[in-house]
Amino acid sequence: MSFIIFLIIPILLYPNWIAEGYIGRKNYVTSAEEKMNLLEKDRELIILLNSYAVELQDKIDVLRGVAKEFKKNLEEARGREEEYLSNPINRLTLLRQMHEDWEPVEKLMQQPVGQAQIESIMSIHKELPTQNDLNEANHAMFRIIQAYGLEPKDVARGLVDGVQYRGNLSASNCYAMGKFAFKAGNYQMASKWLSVAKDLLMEQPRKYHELIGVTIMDITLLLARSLIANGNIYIARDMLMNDSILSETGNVLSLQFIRNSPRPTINVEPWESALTFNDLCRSASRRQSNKNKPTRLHCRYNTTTSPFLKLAPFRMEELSLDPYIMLYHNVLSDLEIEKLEQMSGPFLERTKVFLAENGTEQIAPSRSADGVWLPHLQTIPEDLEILSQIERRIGDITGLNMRTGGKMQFLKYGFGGHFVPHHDYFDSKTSFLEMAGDRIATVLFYLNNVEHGGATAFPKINLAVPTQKGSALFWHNLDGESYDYDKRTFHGACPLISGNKLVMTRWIYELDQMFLLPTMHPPRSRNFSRSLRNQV
Ligand code: PD2
Ligand code: ZN
Repeated sequence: MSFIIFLIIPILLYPNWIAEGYIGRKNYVTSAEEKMNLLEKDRELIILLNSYAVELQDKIDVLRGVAKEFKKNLEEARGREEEYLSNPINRLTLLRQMHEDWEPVEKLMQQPVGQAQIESIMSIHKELPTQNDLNEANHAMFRIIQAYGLEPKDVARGLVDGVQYRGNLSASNCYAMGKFAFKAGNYQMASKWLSVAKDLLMEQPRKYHELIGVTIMDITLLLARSLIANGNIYIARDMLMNDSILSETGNVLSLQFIRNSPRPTINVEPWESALTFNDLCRSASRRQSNKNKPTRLHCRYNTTTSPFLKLAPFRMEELSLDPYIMLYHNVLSDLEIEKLEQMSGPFLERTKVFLAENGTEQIAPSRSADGVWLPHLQTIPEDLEILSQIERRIGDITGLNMRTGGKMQFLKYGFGGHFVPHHDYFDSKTSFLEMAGDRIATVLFYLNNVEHGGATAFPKINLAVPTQKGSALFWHNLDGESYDYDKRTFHGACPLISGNKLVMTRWIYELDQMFLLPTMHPPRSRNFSRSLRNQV
């Protein structure tokens, strides 16, 4: 469980983060713009392929015409060859043709076809999705299936968590999913995907799949390995022995597969350990489709945390009193959200996980979203003003002091985007924390209404909050009485199933509150040995 306890590294500690990450990485999985580019590239490639095929077809047509022309002589001569050749006209025709006409035909045959199209395709190739992109997309689907308890056979026909999407998955897609699940060591899921792939391939065009290297034989062999790795030895052996090609070697193969048990080569987050979290994600998704709201204790207007709220109170829903978790409505206007998107969009890049142990940042399966800290070096004065207005509003709503940090993190989740359950506090000793204290509270703004998935879930208190554009979720990370870390604030972002999810977080620091709240100090469960520390 240790790896799911992540803490968020403040920007002040890692100033080079900004300098490094300005140019957004092409992300075909999360970025809407790149998705559109992908379609554009697909269209270009298809045009080139068709134009290549037309050129090839033209050549074939010419060569067929020539062959037909040449064949005329032979056909005329058939059965009366001697008479045919003794005719001087025929003789001259044949001699001339064989001497003169074959050379240009040979030249035409040797001439390469569609070089321009091949070169263009090769140049586009460099910008196409890589194996990493495919792994990420497979991983996103893998995560969605695990978190929402889905069956590969349903997903393959477009039925995802009770929603029927248009389209379905081909045999090659299911095979790719099977290979991913196999590499991730989930042999049960691999077996399911590969069975679907095998069934689908029986019904789909063989020639195309042969060309792209997806054969029944490959699928059957991997399916047998998955079944055996999952303990279904006899099913695998029967399948191999009933296979028309593999039957003779079926027994030997199954023995081989038993002896060489596979080792996972892809690192995926341990979702099995987040069962309650998954349940919450599922129930939030059901509510989303039924357009119901989460269970609320009480709903009222907050007019007290700052004098300003007497004039402009915020509607506030008490989602939990202990720990204290509130949802404030209509905190951000559509225009402000639009501005936030504009100032963040070009600077988004994949969020990373920070390893406090060796001070490195890396992309990790525990968190998949693109993000940027606001403000950044290129934020224009007009946008700075919007950000400080939002800061002031956070102070008004929460009644807390906002000095330290001064940065908000804008996040954009794409297909399968998620954040495994974690605490937002650090529980660690760094120079920044010595100066600022820990994260006493979190404000999470929802910047859009998510179509499917993507709720924020607190598994220890059985609470899931679906996104609601313009609202702000606010909670205390420290226990109100003991000021110890409140472990019940353990929370995560459920995998996103469709569309994008936009949020913005602002963490509020402990020592900023020293003149507002009583000073608190240990007994705290400091645990310096925990190595994995948070997002950047
Ligand atoms: O986006 C969310 O729902 C979410 C959930 C949990 C974001 C964070 N944590 C975070 O950024 O810390
Ligand atoms: Zn969090």
